[in-house]
Amino acid sequence: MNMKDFSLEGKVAWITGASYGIGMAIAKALAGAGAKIAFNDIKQEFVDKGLEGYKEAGIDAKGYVCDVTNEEQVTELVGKIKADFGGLDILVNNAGIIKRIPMHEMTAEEFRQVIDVDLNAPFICAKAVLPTMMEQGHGKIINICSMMSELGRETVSAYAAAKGGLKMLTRNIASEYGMYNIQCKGIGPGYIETPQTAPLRTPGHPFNEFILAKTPANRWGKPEDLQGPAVFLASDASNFVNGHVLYVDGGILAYIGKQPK
Ligand code: NAP
Ligand code: GCO
Repeated sequence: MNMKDFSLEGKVAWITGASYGIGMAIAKALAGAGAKIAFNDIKQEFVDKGLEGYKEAGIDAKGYVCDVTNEEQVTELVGKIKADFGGLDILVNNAGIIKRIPMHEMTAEEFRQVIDVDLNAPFICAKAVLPTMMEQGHGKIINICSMMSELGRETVSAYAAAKGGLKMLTRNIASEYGMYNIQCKGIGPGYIETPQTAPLRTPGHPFNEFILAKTPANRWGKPEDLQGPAVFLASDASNFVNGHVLYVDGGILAYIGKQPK
């Protein structure tokens, strides 16, 4: 094996919803491996915030305003990325939302909103990049799954349904497009310190203690914990990895949980 297989030199990567959080961490890692970075967010103010963060990190990223649930905007954005960068090699479907509401109190509209961003949008974005990847004879699609791709818990019915579906969409894209040298894989983060989980990490929050007891590493993950796995899955080093969800969870899925004292 040649270590150059881990390089992303000459590659163009689009990371959705990457103004901060996991998306930005992954984008920074792909840039560090040599990729050119395109990212989007739903609001210009967040795109601008993201651009400042990339600039501080010495990364010349391009940011675009795009709602990933809007197929017209996504199609237009893919055209812009191809025009600005000359191609598109890697898509990371990162953008996502969660609503923590007991299912019997959740409205159908709230359920639909989560499915729209966390499952429909990865379909829309993957569909938009497939023709380019088919034409160029290669491509990598990485879907950001979740512990909830495998497990349920109270109040996250819509999110779990979406992330479970995203695992199967990952497998289906892998099945349908592997013949074009396009690989679709997932990353399944454990519990990571980002704005999305901030409500669960307030001092003394019972969930905080719960997650520490469920994680062999006895800590919350950091976005940086996902960087190495993302570079691997985006690179030629994983050309024969297809349809697989790589869980980066500190061992949560392997562990029954720490015995209470
Ligand atoms: P986050 O801090 O809430 O960031 C989510 C990003 O997605 C934000 O930049 C957000 O933009 C963007 N976004 C939301 N809806 C969008 C839309 N319709 N169009 C474009 N962008 C949109 O979340 P995170 O913790 O970094 O999570 C990123 C991904 O990892 C999500 O898919 C999440 O489900 C998944 N994940 C997170 C964890 C965790 O513990 N944090 C664990 C497993 C999986 P705005 O700022 O404009 O809202
Ligand atoms: C929750 C959390 C989780 C994480 C992540 C775990 O409320 O349970 O937000 O869903 O976001 O998906 O992998």
